[in-house]
Amino acid sequence: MFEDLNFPKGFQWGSAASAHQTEGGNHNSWSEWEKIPGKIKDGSNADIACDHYNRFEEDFDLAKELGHQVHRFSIEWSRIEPKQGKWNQKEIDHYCSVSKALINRGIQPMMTLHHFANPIWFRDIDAWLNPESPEMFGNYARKAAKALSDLDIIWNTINEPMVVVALGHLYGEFPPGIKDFGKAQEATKHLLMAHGQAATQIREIYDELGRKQPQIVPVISTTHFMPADPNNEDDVEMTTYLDNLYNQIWIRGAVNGQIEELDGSTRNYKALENSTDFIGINYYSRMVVSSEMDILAGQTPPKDPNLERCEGLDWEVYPDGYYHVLKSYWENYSKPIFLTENGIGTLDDSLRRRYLITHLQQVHRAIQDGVDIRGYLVWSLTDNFEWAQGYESHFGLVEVDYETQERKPRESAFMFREIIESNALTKEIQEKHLSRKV
Ligand code: GCO
Repeated sequence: MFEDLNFPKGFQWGSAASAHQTEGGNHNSWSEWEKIPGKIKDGSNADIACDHYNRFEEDFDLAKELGHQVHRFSIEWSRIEPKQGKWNQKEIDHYCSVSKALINRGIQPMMTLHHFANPIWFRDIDAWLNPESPEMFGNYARKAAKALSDLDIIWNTINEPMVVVALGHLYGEFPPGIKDFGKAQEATKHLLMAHGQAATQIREIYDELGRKQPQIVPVISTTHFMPADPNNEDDVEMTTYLDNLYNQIWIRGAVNGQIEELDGSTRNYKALENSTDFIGINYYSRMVVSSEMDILAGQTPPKDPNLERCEGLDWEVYPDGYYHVLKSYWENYSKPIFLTENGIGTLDDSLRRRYLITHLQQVHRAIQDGVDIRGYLVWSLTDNFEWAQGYESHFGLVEVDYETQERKPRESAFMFREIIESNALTKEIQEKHLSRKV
C-alpha cells in the first residue's frame, strides 16, 4: 500500500532550535517574564535550559551523528547588545565559534537574528511598539552580519513575527503581555519594517566587504484555517479573514515590499525590496473557524476527539493542512520554500515518528504538485524550554535529562537519519512506523 517517496536531489535535511530555549544564562525580556508567577505553566524558567551555551559542541556532534545537513539556531540579541549601542565582543566571538563548530562538522548554519526574546533595554523602550525599533534591529543585524560574513550562513531575520504579535500583543500570553488589537497592528508593521532593515543592512555590509550575497529567509508560523461548516458563508468569510491576518499580511509585505498602514492604505517601503530569497515556513497544526466564536479573544470550537494532539499545547495532528498551506504560499508568492520547523511535543516517540512521516508525505505531495521546496527541519534537535509551557512539551529528536544534562537520541532520531540517508520516505520506513500504533 505504500510506495517509495523520493525527495529532489540536493534536498536539505536537519533540525532547528533557538537560543533562549536551549542556552541557559540569558537575561532578556523572557527571563524577566518567567519570574512573574503564573506566566509559565509548570512554574519553571530557562535559567539553565539545556545548557547549550556550554554544550554546543556536544550537541552538534549529535546532529552530525544523526546525519543532519543543516542546523537552524538563533543568536541572542541581549548578549550581543546588552546596552543600546554597546557591543559585547566576547559574545560575538561565541557565535562565530558556534557557526564554525557546525561548518567544521559539514553542517550548514541557518542563523536567526531574533527568536522571541528582546534585550532588557529594548523592552524598556516599548520594543516593537517603538517607531524606531526597525532601525535599532537593523543596527544589530549589521553588527552580527559584519562579524559573521566570512562564514557561509543562511540568514533568518525574525522568527514567527505573527506569534510575537498575537501572543504578545493580542492574547497577552507572551511578553509584553498586551491585549490590544491596535497595538498588535502597530507591532506587525514595525516587525515587517525591522525585517526590511535587517535584510538591507546584511546586503549592504556583504557588499561593502566584497562578499557573495547570502540567502535571506524570513520565517513565518502558519496554521491551516478551515471553516467549521464549509457551507456557512460566515464561517468561510471568517476563515479567509484569519488566514489573511495571521498567515499572509506579514509575508506579503516582505515579498512585495509594501507596508499596510492602520487605515488600510499601503505604501512601498524601500528597505523591503530584495529582502526575501526563500520563505521559511513553520507548520504544526490547523485551526477550525466558527463565526459563532470570538476567535480574536481566544475562543475556538472543541477539538476533534479522533485526532491525536501535541502535548501541553493541545494542537491537533493534521498533516493534510501542511499540503494546503504549502500550495497556497507557492501560488501566492512563487518563492522557493524552506521548511524551517515541523514537529510535535510528545513523550510517545511512536507518535513523533508517525507525525514526521505523515507530514513528510504531504511535503512530498506538494513537491509533486510543483511547489519548490528546498529543505525540511525538525523542531527540534533536543527537548527544550517551550516558552509558556515550560518543560511540559518534549519536541526533541533527542531527549534531555534536565537533572544531569544527559542527551539520549530517541528512536525517531534514528528513523530521521534513515530518511536523510536515503533522501526518501521509503516504503519500508512507512510500513514499519505507520502500519500499527505501538
Ligand atoms: C514557535 C517557535 C518555537 C517553538 C515551536 C514549538 O514556533 O513558537 O519557533 O520556538 O518552540 O514552534 O511550539
